[in-house]
Amino acid sequence: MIDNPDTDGIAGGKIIVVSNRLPFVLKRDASGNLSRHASAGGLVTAVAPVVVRNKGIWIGWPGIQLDNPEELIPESDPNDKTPTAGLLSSQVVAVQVEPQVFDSYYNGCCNRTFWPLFHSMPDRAVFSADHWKSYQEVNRMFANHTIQSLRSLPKTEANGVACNTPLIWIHDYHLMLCANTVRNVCDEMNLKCKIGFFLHIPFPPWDIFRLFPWADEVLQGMLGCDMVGFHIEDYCLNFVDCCQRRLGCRVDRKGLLVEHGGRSVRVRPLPIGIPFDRFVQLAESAPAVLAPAPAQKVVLGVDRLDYTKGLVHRLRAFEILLQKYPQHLEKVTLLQISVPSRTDVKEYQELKEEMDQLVGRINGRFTTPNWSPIRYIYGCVSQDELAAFYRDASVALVTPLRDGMNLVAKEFVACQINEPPGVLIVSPFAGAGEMMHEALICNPYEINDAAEVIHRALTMPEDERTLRMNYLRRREKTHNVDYWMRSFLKAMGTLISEDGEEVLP
Ligand code: ADQ
Repeated sequence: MIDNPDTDGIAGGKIIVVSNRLPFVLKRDASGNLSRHASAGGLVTAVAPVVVRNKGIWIGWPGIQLDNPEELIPESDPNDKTPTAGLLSSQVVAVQVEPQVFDSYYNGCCNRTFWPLFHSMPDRAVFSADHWKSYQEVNRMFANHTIQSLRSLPKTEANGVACNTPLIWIHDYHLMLCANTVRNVCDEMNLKCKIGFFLHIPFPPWDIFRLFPWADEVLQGMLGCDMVGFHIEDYCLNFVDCCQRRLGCRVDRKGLLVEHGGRSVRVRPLPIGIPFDRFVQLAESAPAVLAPAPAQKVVLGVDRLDYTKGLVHRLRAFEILLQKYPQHLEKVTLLQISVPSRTDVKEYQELKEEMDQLVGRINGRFTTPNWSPIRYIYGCVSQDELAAFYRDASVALVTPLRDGMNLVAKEFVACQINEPPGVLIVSPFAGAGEMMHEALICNPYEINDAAEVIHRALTMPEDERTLRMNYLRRREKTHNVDYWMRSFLKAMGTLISEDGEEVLP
């Protein structure tokens, strides 16, 4: 089997990526001109270059209201160094949704229903028939754009062999109904395609999933695919279980297959990685941002400000640490960087207030003339600054209550180039906690134990730190984001053999 550099092994080189957002942010200046701005994240880093190389198409919401359906997306700047450089405006399809419908779909169904429910926090989930209607409508719109794009693709050849099976890759919980609509229309019109879906958040167990009143449609929507990917095996098994119990599908748990509509749908664990080498380079070149204070240690947290990330528990655990182990007073600082997120949603506004109060209370309790225990940044930091924080921190606290994977854990180990290295603490309820075995594992709900684990990290001998970090770094270097992309293509059966035949695993 080869990985053809011209087509990344995609049969015929045709790929259509469908995600809630386009891979860049569009902004309009005072004179009404549009410009593109970089958007960070693993998905864009890994997938955008493949779409560029293969002259594929990216379908997504542009982030702002366009003046009219014909308004053109600007071309990328010639000096653009981001992963979407070279993505022509003709390769971009902006899905425009009326603001009210978008709000009900995005802030309503996506972020107030699926987000908490899939993170196993059903008490926070709101079930609204109106939000669900908007979700269905927006998914239909995305599906229609996908079908139009599919029909517009030129017929191409791979290695001299005509290949006519374009690949559609749909992303995340915003678009769980899209595949089924695309499949039905393609069947009617006799259009060939392969459809893959990847969920970036956890898939919950049956007992939680069944709370959603329209659960059947979600499962049927996802089963429109040829392959459904999740970060880890647990989420795959939850999905298989739900298909069996809710839809009565025949399933193969060992082989991770679900029979549906006369087809066999593959379910695969495909843990996402990071652009490891890029983070190493950033860490090598980034100037120091933490004030050099000998014998001072920084415990670092980097998260979107989200209730799933366990931030309140984390601050409480740090407070217990200071109370129980006074030797850390004036020696250790918790640097918490929280990026504002979903600020339109009430739960997120309340969390911000709770965090502000808690930081104030703990700082008020322990601050001395020369030291404050918590430094709290509410905002985005640049990639350079982020890499410097990761590099110079002694401990990283990645303690979500539930998280699909968590890229911060991986970015931290990539940037740990100093000798001796620091220590990663990770929650078993993040996908990352399932595979980063050499990290210290800490249950974020048990704040007394969490304080003990932080103490253990701060006092860990150098040789143990080095040993653990070497293993962690080695794994992330090989299982990087390109590896993830290739694993997806392999699982889709789109890598082509040397004689140009598509290989079906
Ligand atoms: P997220 O919930 O957004 O992603 P995560 O995986 O931690 O969570 O990714 C966050 C990204 O934002 C990281 O790349 C990080 O560097 C960046 N970031 C965080 N805080 C920042 C700040 N203050 N300034 C600048 N950058 C910041 C979802 C799922 C995860 C899954 C990913 C990818 O919830 O579980 O790992 O998708 O599949």
